[in-house]
Amino acid sequence: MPALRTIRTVCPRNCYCTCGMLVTLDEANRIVSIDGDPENPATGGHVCLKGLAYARRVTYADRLLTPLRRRASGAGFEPVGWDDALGEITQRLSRVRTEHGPEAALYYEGSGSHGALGGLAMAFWRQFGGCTTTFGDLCWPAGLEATRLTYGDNRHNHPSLTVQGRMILLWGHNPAETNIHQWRLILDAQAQGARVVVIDPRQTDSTDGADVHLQPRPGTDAALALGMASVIVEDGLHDSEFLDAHAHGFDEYRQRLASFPLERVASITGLEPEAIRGLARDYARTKPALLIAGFGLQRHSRAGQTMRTVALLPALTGNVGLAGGGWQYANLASHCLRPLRLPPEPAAARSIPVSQVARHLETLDRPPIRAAWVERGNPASQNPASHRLREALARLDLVVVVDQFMTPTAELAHFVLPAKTLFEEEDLVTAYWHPYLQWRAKILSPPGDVRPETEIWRAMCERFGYDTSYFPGDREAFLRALLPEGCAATLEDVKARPIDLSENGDVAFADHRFPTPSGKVEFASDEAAAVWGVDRVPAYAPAAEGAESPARGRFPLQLLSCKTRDRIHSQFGNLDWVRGVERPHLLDIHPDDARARGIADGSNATVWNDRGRIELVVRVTPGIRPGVVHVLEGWCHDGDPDVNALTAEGITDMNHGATFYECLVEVARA
Ligand SMILES: Nc1nc2c(c(=O)[nH]1)N[C@H]1C(S)=C(S)[C@@H](COP(=O)(O)OP(=O)(O)OC[C@H]3O[C@@H](n4cnc5c(=O)[nH]c(N)nc54)[C@H](O)[C@@H]3O)O[C@H]1N2
Ligand SMILES: Nc1nc2c(c(=O)[nH]1)N[C@H]1C(S)=C(S)[C@@H](COP(=O)(O)OP(=O)(O)OC[C@H]3O[C@@H](n4cnc5c(=O)[nH]c(N)nc54)[C@H](O)[C@@H]3O)O[C@H]1N2
Ligand code: SF4
Ligand SMILES: [Mo]
Repeated sequence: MPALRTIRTVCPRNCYCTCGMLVTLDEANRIVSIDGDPENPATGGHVCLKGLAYARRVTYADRLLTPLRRRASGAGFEPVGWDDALGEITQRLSRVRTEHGPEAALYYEGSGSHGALGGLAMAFWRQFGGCTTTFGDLCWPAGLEATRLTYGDNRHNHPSLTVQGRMILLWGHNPAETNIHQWRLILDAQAQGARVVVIDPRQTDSTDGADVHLQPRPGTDAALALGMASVIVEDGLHDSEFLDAHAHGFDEYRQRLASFPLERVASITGLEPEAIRGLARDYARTKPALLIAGFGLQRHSRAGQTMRTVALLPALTGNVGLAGGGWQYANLASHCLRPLRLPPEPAAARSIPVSQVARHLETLDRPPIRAAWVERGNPASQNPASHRLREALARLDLVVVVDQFMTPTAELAHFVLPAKTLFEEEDLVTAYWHPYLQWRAKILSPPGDVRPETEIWRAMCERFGYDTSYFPGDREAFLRALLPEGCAATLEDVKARPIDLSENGDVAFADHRFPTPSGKVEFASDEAAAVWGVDRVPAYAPAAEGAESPARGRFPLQLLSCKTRDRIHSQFGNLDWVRGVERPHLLDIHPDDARARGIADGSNATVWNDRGRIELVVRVTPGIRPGVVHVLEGWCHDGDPDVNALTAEGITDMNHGATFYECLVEVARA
């Protein structure tokens, strides 16, 4: 038996789970197995297929192992040494800055890998004199802000308390695919008698396991939440004692409910009045009831106000501060590392909304963007208006992409620099579902000519003659210095096991102290009005490309493009292990909508709107709501049709999010 050694680490993907992992290597440093780390109480002893597939991914045949330069002919790439690559990049970047100023360079970082060291790129850019960066987020910001405005903070109960829920209401959330450990706990609760209800326009793995599935029209959840609240208040099922003591603005909110009688809500949401009434009563009468909102119901322009209406339901029913109950969206308990030491921010810093990169590449002036550096992101696949974004990137003087694999974004680069994987540099990793800080161990030396980004940026600083003292010398000492203020744990503790950083124990808001301006749960929020210009009391309003939009005359179908179990966005889709078992890339359409268009299951269809057009094979399924169609996001290999050719560059009403799920289309037989 050869000697094996096992090393504790963490999966840094943008995934709720952020699993603790145990990686076992043989004498030749080959990964022989990857298991879940039982020391992480939230993620326990298993990882998903993606976690297992790292064993294949790190040595996969198409992994980038050397810097690449676009050939002089423009077609394809040739390998190039680091010296030549960084030398030429330095020259071209300097030229862009001399001719147009530092803001003519765009620095774009995506969510491809999480870790504290990711922020060190700014040590270069700030000394460069500034650059153009992005603000906002493609993912979750409207819900974060709605939660902050309502409860004062983004924290929720420890995941292990899920099993104590008597009812679990999943709203715009598909944890059976996107948070498998949460799903395991939900199934445990269900086995102990809890009812699981899902509100989602689509059938998913989560709805398959649920006791009740309601399928509203996308973008109408605010009406549904207010309709449920009307029933609850009318029936006297609200928790007056909790509200008297801990609610701010309840009377105004109560008046608002008068505009959302059941019949109106039924007609907006497309649900039966009795189904809404039944759910409202069930939710209000069951304690503890856990409401878990996903990120899926805040990918439209009215996202923030919608999330406020939904977030108020646990407070309305006194389900806050209870084990097994509460409001769950994102848990930022572990997000308290000390900030990186960086050079002072220069005057010439410019920022553009992340959901509108294409538009700004096309139109920014004084200076226009002439160079782009992309790291940990694949905007040519993942951002709205991806086809325009590609065209705009292709027109730049310099595009540098740092990635592990050739992606549609890397295809457009002048230089592609090979990136490390999670096993090739140590780091500290926080999470957004559980409260644990975890150590990402360096398990392998980077293969070939691969360098971690920190070393690429250090080398760039050297080329430009900048101060390199911002970069780690002794990496452990560097990361130790980032541990949160007042944190009792040492770095050795973090290396030994995941460390719970929640300050207030396992039950969020158990003390009923809410760090909002009023110190109470805010049913009315002056801050929401002052900061975002929205109504103090949240309401439903139709979206420009929503269920009630006049544009439905031409484009009658609402297109959703969601995540899938075996990929993380555009990652893992290149691996044979994943391709062999995952779901196919199909257009889901309801039989009524298919019949009306003469489209048969398995045939080709064109999906289009004024922004773009793609062609896909159709799956006719009664699982999706009539009037809604669905394509998986993240497909971007070998000419895969790219759904983001259809999505709009909208911005959410709060906190600069994206509006991927507010997208009207028409479908026809191809
Ligand atoms: N396997 C896997 N896991 C992942 C990811 C991945 O790519 N793959 N990505 C990670 C990331 S970055 C994220 S953001 C999370 C997202 O994970 P979730 O929070 O689960 O969010 P989504 O998958 O965006 O959407 C969840 C559900 O909301 C439904 N939905 C869409 N629009 C509406 C609406 O208007 N109302 C209602 N009620 N429902 C709606 C969709 O049909 C979908 O099934 O998952 C993380 N986990
Ligand atoms: N239509 C549609 N579009 C969507 C969404 C949707 O629901 N529908 N969801 C949106 C959401 S929620 C999100 S979070 C975004 C995600 O979009 P992105 O942030 O772009 O995420 P990924 O596709 O996961 O990863 C981007 C790249 O990071 C690379 N990468 C991984 N690890 C490393 C590393 O250590 N170093 C470097 N340099 N690169 C690395 C990967 O190889 C990959 O090419 O997509 C958004 N786009
Ligand atoms: S992708 Fe998510 S579920 Fe899979 S191993 Fe990583 S953190 Fe765990
Ligand atoms: Mo996301």
